[in-house]
Amino acid sequence: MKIFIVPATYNEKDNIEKFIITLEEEVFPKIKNHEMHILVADDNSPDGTGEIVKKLMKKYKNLGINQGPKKGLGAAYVRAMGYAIEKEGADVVVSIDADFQHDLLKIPAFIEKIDKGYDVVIGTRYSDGGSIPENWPVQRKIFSVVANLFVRSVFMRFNIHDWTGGFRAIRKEVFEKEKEEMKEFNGYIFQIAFLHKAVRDGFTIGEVPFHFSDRTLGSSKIAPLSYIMNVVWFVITTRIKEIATGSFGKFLVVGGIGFVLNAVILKILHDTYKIDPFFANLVGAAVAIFSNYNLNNIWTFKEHKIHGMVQYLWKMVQFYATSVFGVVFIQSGVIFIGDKIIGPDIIFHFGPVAIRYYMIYFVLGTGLLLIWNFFIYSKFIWKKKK
Ligand SMILES: Nc1nc2c(ncn2[C@@H]2O[C@H](COP(=O)(O)OP(=O)(O)O)[C@@H](O)[C@H]2O)c(=O)[nH]1
Ligand SMILES: [Mg+2]
Repeated sequence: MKIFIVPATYNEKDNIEKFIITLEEEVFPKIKNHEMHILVADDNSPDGTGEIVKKLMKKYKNLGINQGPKKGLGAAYVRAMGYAIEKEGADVVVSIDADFQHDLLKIPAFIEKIDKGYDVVIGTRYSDGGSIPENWPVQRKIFSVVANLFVRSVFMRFNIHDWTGGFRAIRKEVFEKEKEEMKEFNGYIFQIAFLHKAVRDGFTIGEVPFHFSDRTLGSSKIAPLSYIMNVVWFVITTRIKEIATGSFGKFLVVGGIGFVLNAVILKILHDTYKIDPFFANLVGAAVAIFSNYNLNNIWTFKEHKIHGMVQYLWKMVQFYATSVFGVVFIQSGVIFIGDKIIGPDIIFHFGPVAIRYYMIYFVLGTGLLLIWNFFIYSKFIWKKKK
């Protein structure tokens, strides 16, 4: 395969020469089965980084540079990786910092994982064998670990140990699939956004633990505060969108339709046909549950749709049983417990609004009911087939 190491540089004149020589003289000789290249992704560094690279290009024929205006780290990677793949025929591109914080000698381990078939291989600082600089102040260490844990937790992807790092080998298929969407992530947020999309699309992720060294020459270009704000914003809004458009969001829409059906039937049967509200509501609830069952079956959980008359009826019985159980024991149960322990008629003042406590139990109970229902539906009624 044709493999391009793509270091990003902005004002790295103190590092770039030694960086390139180390790759050429120490790393590449260890990789026998692939054709190795370097393409420096430089944003017209005013300090002359580009000139140093161009001088070295006379000596190393597999060295190139891709320059453009400074739009941020992500933009530089999209531009240079795109060039390597589309113009130079790269099969794999490796993103890496040019300041020696990423251990160059780990590159062969990345390539071995690519050889094993992984689509993306990421360097991990936060798993066995990986680490962050010893001499960092405690608060920086804690911050680094917590930030990464935050991303893992919000995305609920604990098997990926480093979301924010930039040391990665990427197959061209992955880059080509994600590059359009990456155009809006110009800065350092590129790293999280890219990995998130690759995982979403089912690409396999391999990991290589490495020791993240401290920078010794040149200076960091990251603006920590705006980076943190970007990370928090990106991770939270992405997760909310995922939940809203995923099966939980559909489940809520279906439940909302059921609720409206229930209310309308109750009102019509009582107001127009003078049926006792208790029985009118039973009919309304039965129709709502029927609607929920069918809409969830054809929409929310359509990937695990129930087929066959017998299965359909049997699951419907389970669905009714779950729904009734939830209303009686969970939703009404919370109201019952709240009533008995705290009392129904205490009034809670929320600005000009006065809320009786039983309404709070109702809201809590309904919240728990939704979680219960969603859990049972996705784990039992529409469970994934092996
Ligand atoms: N091309 C390009 N490279 C950048 C840019 N910002 C940072 N880099 C490079 O990306 C790598 C990581 O940046 P650095 O400032 O060390 O980030 P830190 O390690 O998180 O402090 C270094 O090699 C930088 O020169 C940019 O806007 N454009
Ligand atoms: Mg750095």
